[in-house]
Amino acid sequence: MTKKELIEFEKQIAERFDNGEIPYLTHLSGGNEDVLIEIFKLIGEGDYVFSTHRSHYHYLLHGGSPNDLEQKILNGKSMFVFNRSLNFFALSIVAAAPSIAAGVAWALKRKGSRQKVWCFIGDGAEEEGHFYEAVRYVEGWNLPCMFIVENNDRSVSSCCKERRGNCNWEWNQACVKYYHYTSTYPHGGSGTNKWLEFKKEAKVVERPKRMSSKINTHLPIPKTEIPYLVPMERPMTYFEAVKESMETLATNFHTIFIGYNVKHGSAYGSLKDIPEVQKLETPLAENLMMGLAMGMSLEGYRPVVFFERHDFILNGIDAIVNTLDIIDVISEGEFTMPVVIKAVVGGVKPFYAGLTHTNDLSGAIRRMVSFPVYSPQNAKEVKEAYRVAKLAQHPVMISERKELY
Ligand SMILES: Cc1ncc(C[n+]2csc(CCOP(=O)(O)OP(=O)(O)O)c2C)c(N)n1
Ligand SMILES: [Mg+2]
Repeated sequence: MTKKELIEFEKQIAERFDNGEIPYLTHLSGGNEDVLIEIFKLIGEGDYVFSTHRSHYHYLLHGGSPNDLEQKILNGKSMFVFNRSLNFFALSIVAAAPSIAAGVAWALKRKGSRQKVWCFIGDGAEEEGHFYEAVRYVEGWNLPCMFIVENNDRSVSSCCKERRGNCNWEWNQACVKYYHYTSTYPHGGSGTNKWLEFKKEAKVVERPKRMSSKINTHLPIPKTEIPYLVPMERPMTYFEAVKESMETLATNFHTIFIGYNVKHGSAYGSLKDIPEVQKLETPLAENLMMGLAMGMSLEGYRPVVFFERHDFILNGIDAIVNTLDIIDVISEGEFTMPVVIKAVVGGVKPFYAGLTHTNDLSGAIRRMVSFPVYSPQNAKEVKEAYRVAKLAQHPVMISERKELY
């Protein structure tokens, strides 16, 4: 698309906005046409583009059809522009995309693909720790991913200086490109405030049905969810069931166990006999771990993210609740992420590790997500839970109890 066509497209959206036709939060692009046109000359067909709440120009320049985009915007999807055939992915949680972009890039590199990942973020998003985790990882492993920071000196309405003081932090990694521009439009809407008189009601999206809330911790799996329930072949201990379940998961070569202590500690020994190539030791960065898993799942891998203590999941909860749990809904089924979360509750045995290391957050997480969160209490339930996880097309979380190991 030409500069003129981009500007015209946004202008007519602004007019429709002012005309009260779009009762949805909408962020318009403008002022960065020249630089974006140049950047998109480098972006190939099949490359992934991760965008933000301000996605219109990125989508059009990556080959998205103007009519399709217009329909999405009119239907409240300005912040949720997805297109699987274009590998286009827009996330409106600030800085949610970079770690997922890193995960896709990891998968592309492992496959020897020539595709690349391009991840756009704003100057507000570059302030989030999530971004730092992803940049470090991409740089460290030389992954085919480029982050483009679009600095319009504004996060909603505050300029960089107001927010950061005199911090002149500069990204000097090869995987970060930086440009400045002045926005044509304000943060949201067209700037005229005419849009406050809507001509139609917003269509409200229902949150996904909470499967988890129905699950009793002690009888973790409703029978209806496991039609393929089979009796255990032989009696075994809780730990043997966990270990054997890991080996069963690993029979799918696309299964990758990721996290810290998956290699050396072998996740409390449960991954001891898993091939090294299926274990990915990660930095100590829980949001990044979740993002890597989510990105890898988009390229056909079956990631199992290991958390050695429930307490530490909280550092990755943004990725779990704001993206993993609802990606299939916000993308209208274009993207799914069947990630398994294997989390261990540190109990009082073999030693007591104190209040920051012994929480069981299963109940809280169950209330926040719609996917199943199982808490198996014995070997049989462990096997059942992982059997569900192996076949599921949605995320599954399994809370193991260390004291039952
Ligand atoms: C984690 C998170 N915090 C806050 C918000 C609300 N919010 C949406 S856009 C935005 C400003 C982002 O600024 P920037 O990244 O510079 O992008 P720009 O709007 O300038 O393109 C904020 C604070 C959000 N969506 N996600
Ligand atoms: Mg900005």
